[in-house]
Amino acid sequence: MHTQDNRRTAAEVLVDQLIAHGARHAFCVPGESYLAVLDAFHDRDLAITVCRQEGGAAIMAEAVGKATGQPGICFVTRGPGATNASPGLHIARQDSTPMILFVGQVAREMRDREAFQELDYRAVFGSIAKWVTEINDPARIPELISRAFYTATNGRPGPVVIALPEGMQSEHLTIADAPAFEPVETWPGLTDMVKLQKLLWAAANPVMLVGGSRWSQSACAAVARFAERFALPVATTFRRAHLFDALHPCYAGDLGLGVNPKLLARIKAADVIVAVGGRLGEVPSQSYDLFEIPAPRQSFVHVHPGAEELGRVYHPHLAINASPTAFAAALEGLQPPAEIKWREETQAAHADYLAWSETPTDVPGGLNPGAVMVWLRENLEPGSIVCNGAGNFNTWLHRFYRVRGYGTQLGPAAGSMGYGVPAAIAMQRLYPERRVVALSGDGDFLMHGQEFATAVQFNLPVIVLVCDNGLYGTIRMHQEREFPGRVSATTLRNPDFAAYARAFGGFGATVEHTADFADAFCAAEASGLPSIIHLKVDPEAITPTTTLAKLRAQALAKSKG
Ligand SMILES: Cc1ncc(C[n+]2csc(CCOP(=O)(O)OP(=O)(O)O)c2C)c(N)n1
Ligand SMILES: [Mg+2]
Repeated sequence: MHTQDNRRTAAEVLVDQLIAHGARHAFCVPGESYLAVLDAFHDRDLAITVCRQEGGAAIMAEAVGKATGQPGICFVTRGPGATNASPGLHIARQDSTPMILFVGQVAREMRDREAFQELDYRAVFGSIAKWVTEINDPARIPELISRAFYTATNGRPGPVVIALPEGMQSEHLTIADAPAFEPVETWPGLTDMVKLQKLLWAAANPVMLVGGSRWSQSACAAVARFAERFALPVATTFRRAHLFDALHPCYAGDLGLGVNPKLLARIKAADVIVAVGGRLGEVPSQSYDLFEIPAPRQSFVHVHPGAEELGRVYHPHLAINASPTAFAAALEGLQPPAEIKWREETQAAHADYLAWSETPTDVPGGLNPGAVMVWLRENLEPGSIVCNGAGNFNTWLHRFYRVRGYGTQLGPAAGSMGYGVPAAIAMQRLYPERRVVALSGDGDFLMHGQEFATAVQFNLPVIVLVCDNGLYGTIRMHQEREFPGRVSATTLRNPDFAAYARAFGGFGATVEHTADFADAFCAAEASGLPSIIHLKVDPEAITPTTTLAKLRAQALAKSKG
């Protein structure tokens, strides 16, 4: 609140900066270390989502950053609040997502005595965050918050951490707000684009890989038009399937975990690779096996907004330092060759993708997660958003769901369990009119499942699908491959997840047979409540293509041979 002489508390100035820079939401768990900020929330136009654990709050902020390209905002208390928030920061780091985490800090006059819950955030988050600072002088709030928005979004986006000492937040001052930040585009040079055109004109079978962040709906549409004009096959990299319409005639598939072997063969056989936006990290590069390091055999074009990523792992034949949004716009100026030699290859690549994703494979047990994914792809309204966490249950999503639009599928490329529920809650807060589904595993769900209470508190009708196989299945899979028959710490005894939903004030249903899924989903929708559908998955159904028993037998046979 402004006083008569226009003085505001530092905390009020801070919250006003967030609003001036375009923030509409903040996610938090309160703490006595930032009471003045909580007070500033009281009469300001910022939607606050109070959460149950800082990990969930930080993931929600990361999901906002991922979906909108604007920094997601999270507030937590010092010490345990800050360390609890670290998963969100780590995901933002690995997934190149803009976010700003504010942490209450001990009063300035107590610093360095290891006061109650005191931490040095520069040291704690130094290797996770893109930038860490502490604001000691309230007069620098407009400057430092403006810098935080620029730093989080510029180049390769990432997380920023700002510590707010307690007494500082309550000081009064008169100061003007900073002007709204504008994300800085990095444009490709004309020479870069001419070189790219030449490479493509000389190519025999090029492939484009899209990934990373700094995309938008119009940038994705521009890439789709480019792909069509050049008849260029396009694959999306791990957990970036929303960047290219799965039913576009140029879509070649998802380069993540459990990849279609035909897609891998195509990429290996390509003579030109155009990798746009991503880093081609461990998962899409198939444990750094897909391309030679440091110099790929193919002509390797790497387009990335962060100059420091170019040449970091792969020696690029052509390095283009550009944000995907700017690069996509520049693609409109390229002309395809008079005769496109690879047109039939592209048609074959899309046909391979359709065949790979069309029909669920047979798996043991009454409930086939692949069939559930096919039902969702055929029945969810366009624009529905599916959020997922980490675990083998996702292999069915990535293979069978067919993502159709920008921002309609959010997952952690960082592979952090528990992502789905908080991300879904954040998406439902942002887009109340859209259907939002979270896909979780039984292990995965309980990492941040308590945020279901947040969904209930804010009347957010997310529908959570919990794939319960009674296992930390992914790890059991690796265990059976490497230490067959020696089960260790991978079995779970689970609660009744439908009853859990009801206990929180939501809707719950249990499904044991594929045929019953549609009715359960429709009942969840009809309830209008946050819902959990407990899917009983046979533990043997470990992936769409193999079982635990087969993995064990193969590993035992190998060790004997
Ligand atoms: C926060 C976190 N802790 C641990 C892991 C390691 N991990 C990866 S998948 C997995 C098991 C996932 O189990 P569940 O959610 O039940 O899915 P399932 O693999 O059984 O389908 C574990 C423990 C991780 N990726 N993230
Ligand atoms: Mg499981």
